[in-house]
Amino acid sequence: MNAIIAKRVDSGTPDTSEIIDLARAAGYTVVGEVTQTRTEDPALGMGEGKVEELAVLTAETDVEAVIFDNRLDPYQTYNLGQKLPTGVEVIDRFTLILDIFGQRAQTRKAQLQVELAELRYELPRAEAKTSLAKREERPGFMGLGEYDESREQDIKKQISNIRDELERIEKTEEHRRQQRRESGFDLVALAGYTNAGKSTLMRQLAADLDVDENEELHPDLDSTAESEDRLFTTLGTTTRKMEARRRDVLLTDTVGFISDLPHWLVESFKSTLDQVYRADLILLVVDVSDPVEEIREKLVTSHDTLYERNEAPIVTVLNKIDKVDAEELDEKRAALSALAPNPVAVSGQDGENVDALIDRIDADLPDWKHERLVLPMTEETMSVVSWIHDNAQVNDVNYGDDDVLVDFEARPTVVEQSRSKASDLSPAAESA
Ligand SMILES: Nc1nc2c(ncn2[C@@H]2O[C@H](COP(=O)(O)OP(=O)(O)OP(=O)(O)O)[C@@H](O)[C@H]2O)c(=O)[nH]1
Ligand SMILES: [Mg+2]
Repeated sequence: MNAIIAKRVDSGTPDTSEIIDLARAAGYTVVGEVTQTRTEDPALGMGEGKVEELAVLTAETDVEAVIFDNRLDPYQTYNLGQKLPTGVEVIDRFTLILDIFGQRAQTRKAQLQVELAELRYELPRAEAKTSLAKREERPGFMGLGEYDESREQDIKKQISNIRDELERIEKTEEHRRQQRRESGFDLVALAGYTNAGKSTLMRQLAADLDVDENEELHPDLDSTAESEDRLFTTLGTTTRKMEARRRDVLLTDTVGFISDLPHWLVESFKSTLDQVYRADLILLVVDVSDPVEEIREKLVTSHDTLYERNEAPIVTVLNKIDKVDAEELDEKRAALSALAPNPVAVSGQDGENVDALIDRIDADLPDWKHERLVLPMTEETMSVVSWIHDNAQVNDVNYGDDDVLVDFEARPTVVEQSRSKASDLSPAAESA
């Protein structure tokens, strides 16, 4: 499929490298581009002359689509379609991203998320059509002929159904996370922009997949975390056991961020990112071979997104050090020191310095807590003691006449849970 890229910026020079990567990721071959620096034209987005130029180029090069790296409103999309040769699709940045997501969505959840995003994209357009047609200002707007208010209702209904189903899936996942925590796992998540190298690092950090007794507990443990030099290679979520030092760690790889995503699209994929937002520690991966300004911007945006939802410590990983020399690395490290005070620089590809990263993960995971619990002797007491054995490092158990003292160390959340289990035993239970 051939496509032409079109991009307008208010000022400065238009940079089309990212949109070209996105187009490639969606399966297009980019055969040309038309760019312009000027203020937005309300009717066409670009200036009329530029659109003429675009139409000529489109006709000459025989393309299926024109991909705009701009936000197009429904009117602009329609008007552009009228100006271009028939059969040429007008695609904007967001439909393109949705297209990629749609092609890659493999799980039920990913498919639902894509559907949700598509419907949310369509809704304001359907509303616009309805209201336009109602006022009879532009009958047959967008070639739809008779306006159909039921389409709008239909979209709303579908959105609500999908939300319900996603909610059910999320509940199951939350339950699974909870089980993992209860079995003593710390959850570490990889976050960062698409193509930063998250999946490559995942393969370095994760233990060879051992199909163990946890298999049933972790149905999404996956032996393959793909990586490819194109955007949005990973859409779903992969969780694997990590080779850590003293902790049992599960590492999760998931979808990458991308700049300038509209709110509704981010929202639609919110639950995929839940794995990141609920983690005990986040590895924020950046491609250190990017220009330093770009890294800075990506870090700022990532921090905004992550800190809004999670208090977990963030370890910044400067990845792809094999692509920069020592001097450049030092310069970038210094330039980014305010945003990433103590980053770990690695090459996920060569495995260079990955050991140091594992040490950091171990050091920065929230500390285990020491606890001494006195449990009253009831029928349930022994099951609580055995739960603590399963989930904590038990130092000592002392059986008294009518109580049991358990001395142990565990993750903060396990300590919390054991306290609440203890207090459920009887009102007399107390923390010693
Ligand atoms: N030179 C070099 N290339 C790397 C390194 N790590 C990853 N890459 C390459 O960068 C590209 C993207 O890597 P991925 O691991 O797929 O990136 P990702 O962050 O998972 O990307 P998404 O799944 O799209 O979010 C691939 O071509 C990798 O081979 C590295 O340390 N050095
Ligand atoms: Mg990936």
